[in-house]
Amino acid sequence: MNTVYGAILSPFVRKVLLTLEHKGIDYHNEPVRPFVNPESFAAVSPLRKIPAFTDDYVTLADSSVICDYLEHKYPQRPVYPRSPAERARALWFEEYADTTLQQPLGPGLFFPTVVAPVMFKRAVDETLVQDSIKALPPYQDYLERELGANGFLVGGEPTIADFSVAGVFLNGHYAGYDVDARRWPRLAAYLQRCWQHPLFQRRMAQEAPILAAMRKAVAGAR
Ligand SMILES: N[C@@H](CCC(=O)N[C@@H](CS)C(=O)NCC(=O)O)C(=O)O
Repeated sequence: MNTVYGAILSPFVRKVLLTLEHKGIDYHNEPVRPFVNPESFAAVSPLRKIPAFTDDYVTLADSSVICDYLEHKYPQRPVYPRSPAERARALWFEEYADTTLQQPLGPGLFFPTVVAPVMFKRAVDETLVQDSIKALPPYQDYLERELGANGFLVGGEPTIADFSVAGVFLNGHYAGYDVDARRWPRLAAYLQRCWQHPLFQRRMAQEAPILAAMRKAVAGAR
């Protein structure tokens, strides 16, 4: 059985689940939490980060490695484009989202407003939140230039590029941050297009009750 370890609100776990669901592959999710998982989790994820993945053949950590494995194991309905140029562009956006773009949206916004108050009973770090919002315009300017008026980052169908970029922006959205459509109209429309796609809708429907419970806990702690 394909097992994905990791809480489903993580953008990296979401990327793996979107890949599996796009390909129509069954899986089991073990909702291991970040930061507070048991030492024994290192057996599947040496850095104890989420996601990790196991099947009958491999034990893998890192969402990009897992998605690459899934693409080769299940070549149907590819999430990485076949043409070298398009594939490279998709890989670039995956890397861009997973490394730098996710910093202000995940650790900078989602973590201090949703995760830390619930998991660590910490007050919202408003300085971090404001600094993260201030850091975002150059990323958004870049994406605005890269996007067309329609379609996705690489062609007319969602790829790993969109699972990654729209996935990290979704955590920002969950933290109450939205791209200003007057200044970044293509990016704002693109994000809506991604989030309205059935793949993201399915993810968001499963994430909603968990998010609601976390928000309730935050409100109760105030
Ligand atoms: N490059 C990794 C990043 C994974 C990652 O940073 N996951 C976060 C949760 S969103 C985590 O587990 N953080 C816990 C930690 O850093 O100890 C991937 O793509 O899987």
